[in-house]
Amino acid sequence: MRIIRYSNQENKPALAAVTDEDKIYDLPFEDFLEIVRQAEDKESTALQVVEEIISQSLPLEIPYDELSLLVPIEAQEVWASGVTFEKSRDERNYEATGGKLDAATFYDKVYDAERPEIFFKSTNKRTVGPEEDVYLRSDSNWQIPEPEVGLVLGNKGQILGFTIGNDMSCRDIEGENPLYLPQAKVWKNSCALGPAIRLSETVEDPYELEITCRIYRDQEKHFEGTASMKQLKRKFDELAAYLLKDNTVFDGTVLLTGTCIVPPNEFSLRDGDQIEIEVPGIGVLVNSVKSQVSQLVFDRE
Ligand code: DO4
Ligand code: MG
Repeated sequence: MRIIRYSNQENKPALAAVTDEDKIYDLPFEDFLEIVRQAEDKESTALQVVEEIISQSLPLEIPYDELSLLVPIEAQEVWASGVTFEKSRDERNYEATGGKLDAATFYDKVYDAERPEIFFKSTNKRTVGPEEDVYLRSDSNWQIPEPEVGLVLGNKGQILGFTIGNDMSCRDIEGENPLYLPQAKVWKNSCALGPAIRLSETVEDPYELEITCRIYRDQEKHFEGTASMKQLKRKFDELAAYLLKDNTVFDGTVLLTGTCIVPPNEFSLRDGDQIEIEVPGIGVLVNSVKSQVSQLVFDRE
């Protein structure tokens, strides 16, 4: 069972449940957290709350593909985990050393350390949903999407659901100096989430999730890569527990779990590229890439 937000006929945000058969049912809530709160009040689960509503209503007639989807949760904060896959460790080493690696780096160390790398990624205002534009930084020449599984957390670190995230990243800025990480990771529209939240009760084994990223340029597929959550070095609960340590974590915080798909070293995103990130069972997150310069022109029009 997936939860989506979409813009309804009155152009207002509406919440809906999508079954595995792609039947869509409107829900009488404004946001995902209201389902969670109602489940707490009734001492039941989010799935039970949704199933009860569905059992008393009819599906919408509009097909899923024709919905105008919105970001599934307006998360106050998005955090991200880093170097949780071997591939990420190796690519970060390449950025930092140009491939001239002769001693263990802090990336090797953090991959093996007990404490994972967790960093602040985004806020609601910097985050976009399905079909919205992610932006490029104007001071970077080496930019990539980072396709990641995202955990939607409650304020005690409980995993309420799974979504898809794009941790847009500047490899040249991070490679120049790891202290530049916030600038390599955080800017306007540098994070995308969606298209749905899969309720955690409906995911039998989250390490079975597969993720695929496709990048289209000039209407042609330019890159495709796939990875499995089986390759994740950490456990999802372990990452959530570290985020929670001595911290205030808001209900609905999203924690991205790290990337295992990195395009070839000579690749950098360009204005007009289209990024698709697919996790079967959650959906496909589609975003176009815009340079900030063309967006400024657009803003003025
Ligand atoms: O160390 C930098 C961040 C790495 C990252 O974002 C990832 O592994 O996904
Ligand atoms: Mg990342």
